[in-house]
Amino acid sequence: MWSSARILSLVSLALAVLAHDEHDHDLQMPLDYVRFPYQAAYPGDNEVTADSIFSGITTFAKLPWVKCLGKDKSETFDIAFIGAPFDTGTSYRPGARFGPAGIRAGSRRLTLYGGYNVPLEVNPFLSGLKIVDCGDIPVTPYDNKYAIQQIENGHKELLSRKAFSPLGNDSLTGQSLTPISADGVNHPRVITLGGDHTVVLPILRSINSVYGPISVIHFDSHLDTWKPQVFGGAPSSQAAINHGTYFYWASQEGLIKNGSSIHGAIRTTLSGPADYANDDASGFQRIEAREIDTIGTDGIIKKIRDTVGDRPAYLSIDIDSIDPAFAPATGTPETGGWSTRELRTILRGLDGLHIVSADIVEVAPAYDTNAELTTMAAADVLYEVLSVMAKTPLGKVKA
Ligand SMILES: [Mn+2]
Repeated sequence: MWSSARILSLVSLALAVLAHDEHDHDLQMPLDYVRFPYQAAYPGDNEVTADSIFSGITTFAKLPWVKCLGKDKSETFDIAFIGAPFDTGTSYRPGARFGPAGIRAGSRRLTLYGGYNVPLEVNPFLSGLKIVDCGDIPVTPYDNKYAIQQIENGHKELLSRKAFSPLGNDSLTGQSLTPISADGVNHPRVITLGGDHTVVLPILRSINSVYGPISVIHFDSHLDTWKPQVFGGAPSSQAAINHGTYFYWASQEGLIKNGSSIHGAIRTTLSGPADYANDDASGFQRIEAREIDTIGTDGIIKKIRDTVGDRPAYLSIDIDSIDPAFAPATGTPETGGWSTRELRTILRGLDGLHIVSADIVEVAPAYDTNAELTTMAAADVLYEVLSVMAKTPLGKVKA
């Protein structure tokens, strides 16, 4: 039987040994060593170590996962990432249903060094906004009509909430800002991970419920305003809604603001010149991919800004706007596109525009390289979008 005094002395000895070890350990640590693995990639605290970037559960940029469409229905946020894993509107290569998972994998490294955007002079992850990954909208792969309704409902469910942060004041004048939405509410922004491009029809229906007809900035090698009789032949009313026709239907439904919407990176072949007349009627201006050789990124940025102005704008990015040399894993690749660097430069040129929500679509990871070229490009492109959003609140000074 040990006396209590003996136990006490053993405990004291053990503590002394521990303390001693810890002391030596500290002495041998290099300067700036971070003792523990980085616990919170968001919001970040400058204690960055690499191990948390490639380990653990993958969300977009390692942002917190919130079950926004499940048990966290009352959760508010400023920017939400949501997946729309739908690819049964694809004409050529299927596989974009794996886009959300692929883009998240490609995005893991975004906060490795902290996430500060040098040219835009902002760290979107430390901008004070609450940014979350809401997971994916449940989407059936068996019934397009049902799936499209699911996407609209899921998007609306997020968009209809109130934003987490107040709008605040105009950074130049200090005057208080009022929301630019049609209903006068300060809504959050939703960034959708597609999915094939068909998902933009239900998204624009959701956007319309908050902002009314919207100016669209659309980067794509294709028009996507094709009439169903031209693209796919429309053997049934459901087949008539696909990733080449969704903008036709959006225009027919009055969801697109005519004349202040614009395509960039267009280089598709056409059924004939009538496709451009039809595109005009759908309300879009066009920037051809090859214009980058003559007017450069500055000229392209100017065209977009002149077209959209300070109106609320929806940004839709088809990964096939980037050349397949840089982003091969997509549904309908077209050579002669922009480099990832050029698209990123053009996106940064949208700084100051009122981008109310955005998407990246047509990422089909099965066709990617082992180096994850496409999913990495998709994630980096969204990082620029996120940075632009973080800098510009969705408000205006009352006239
Ligand atoms: Mn497209």
